[in-house]
Amino acid sequence: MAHTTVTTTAFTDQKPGTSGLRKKVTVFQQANYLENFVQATFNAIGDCVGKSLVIGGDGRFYNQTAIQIILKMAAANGFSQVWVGQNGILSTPAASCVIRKYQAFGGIILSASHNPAGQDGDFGIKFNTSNGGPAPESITEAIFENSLTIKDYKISNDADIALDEIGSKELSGMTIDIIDSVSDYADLMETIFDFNQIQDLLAKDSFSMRFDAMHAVTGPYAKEILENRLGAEKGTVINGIPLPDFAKGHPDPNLTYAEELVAEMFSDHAPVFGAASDGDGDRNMILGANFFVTPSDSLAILAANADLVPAYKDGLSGIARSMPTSQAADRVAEKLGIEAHETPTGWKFFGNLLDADRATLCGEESFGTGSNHIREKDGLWAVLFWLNILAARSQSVADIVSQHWQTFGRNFYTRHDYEAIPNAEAEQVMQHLEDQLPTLTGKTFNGRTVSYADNFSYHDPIDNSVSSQQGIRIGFDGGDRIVYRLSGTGTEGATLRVYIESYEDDKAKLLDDTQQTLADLIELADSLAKIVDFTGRTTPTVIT
Ligand code: G16
Repeated sequence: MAHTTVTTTAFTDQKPGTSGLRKKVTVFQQANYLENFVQATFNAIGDCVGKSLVIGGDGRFYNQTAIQIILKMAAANGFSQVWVGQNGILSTPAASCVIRKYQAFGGIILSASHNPAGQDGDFGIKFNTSNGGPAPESITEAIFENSLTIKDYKISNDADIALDEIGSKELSGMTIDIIDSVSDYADLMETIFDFNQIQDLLAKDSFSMRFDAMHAVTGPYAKEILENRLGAEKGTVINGIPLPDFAKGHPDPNLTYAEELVAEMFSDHAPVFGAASDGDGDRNMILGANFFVTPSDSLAILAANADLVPAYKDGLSGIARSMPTSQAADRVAEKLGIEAHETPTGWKFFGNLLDADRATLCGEESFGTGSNHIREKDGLWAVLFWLNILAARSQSVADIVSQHWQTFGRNFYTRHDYEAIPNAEAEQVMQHLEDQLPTLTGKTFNGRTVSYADNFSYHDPIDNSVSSQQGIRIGFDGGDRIVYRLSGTGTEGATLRVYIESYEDDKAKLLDDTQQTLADLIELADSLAKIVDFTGRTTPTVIT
């Protein structure tokens, strides 16, 4: 097999963030930028000879160009087999599913998730291991180390491979199987949920549903599963054709960016159930008619109703949530008598718990929920889980949520994001908070006494690794919390995230407005961090 070894110079900015390397497309288009990162990944893996990979992405601009480069580099580095989604498309959960199904050594997923796409948008790349999940920190650190010292990379001299036809091909001695992007994933969903029961629900005149694929990768998956296999009315899936620029949208399924769906769900002709997914299909937003379910509540409600779903009817081993996610799920775990885990932000931290069967369901406030069926969060899986619950309980989304609050109490919760602030200003905010940590415990603010103040460290119970500096937590007597951290997924300046939570079990107050209920904690969060002073920002960019 003919390949070339190309001399290159290291870049210093290839440290993977919360979920792989995310940068502007124009950064990836620099000579050798992508190649360096891919070679650094292969170097971190060690001997690639004879190993196998899954490759696919969310279809955004630069996806196919990157895949051609990665295929040639994989061949030159000795990989023997690669599975690629047709036209280079695989949603992140589908990639995880395929890695596990074909027992691949790992996978390379090309996505910048919910970040805007197109020539001026973002691109991203991450490596997943053989369990189908994002590489743990030990591997991402090794990739970064390699990226700093890289001197050359290997690439095949062969021509590009056509990615549009399903079937087997060969590139420099490496077998490439172009696979249907949708079918393996859709088949897996059928083994988890009660498709007959969901079919009956979707056939009812009294039921209606809208799913917004936001012009991103989930469209073909949602159409196949919801409309073709489950019989939902044609047109249930909107914005279902994936476009390289996501129609210039921002495919982040939240109340701000999923505008079209939100307008319909909060109108007088709202469908009974609404949902959206993000750029690469791993996030989800759940809505009822005129009703929004927070991701934290969604995790708790899925857990409390898991016995209604065939795959989980025999019980859950545990529930894991990321640290900033509300503590609602912990209350369910306590009632079920199962383990509750608190991990740092980043799906990679759930992998060990899932592999060791210490958790069955996982979730994050950032619109991510998933289970042990794969090792990524999974947007459509969450939608099907909700449909399965709605079918089994014959109640509205709002009724299911309020009954949950009646039983467990409500963790009022909000996240305030300050996007694209200059890095230095964001660091000042975090440093100012860090400086206060030793003196906060025992102090009282507006009648709330601080019971702990720290920068979260996670001790992984399976491999004993320690991840520190994972976000500043200020906890109050009674369970109220303020959490601050800087996002690890942005590509422009820094994004400061402030997470605010307060528990309420007074039944008369359960339906109160979130922002009003949390108003004094929000004010305290702003003043403790001196957000206005350091950043000049008086209001958040996004509130979820
Ligand atoms: C990624 C990670 C998630 C994380 C989210 C937000 O999601 O996989 O675990 O919660 O980013 O991270 P941050 O708060 O650091 O921006 P995705 O959907 O962007 O791949």
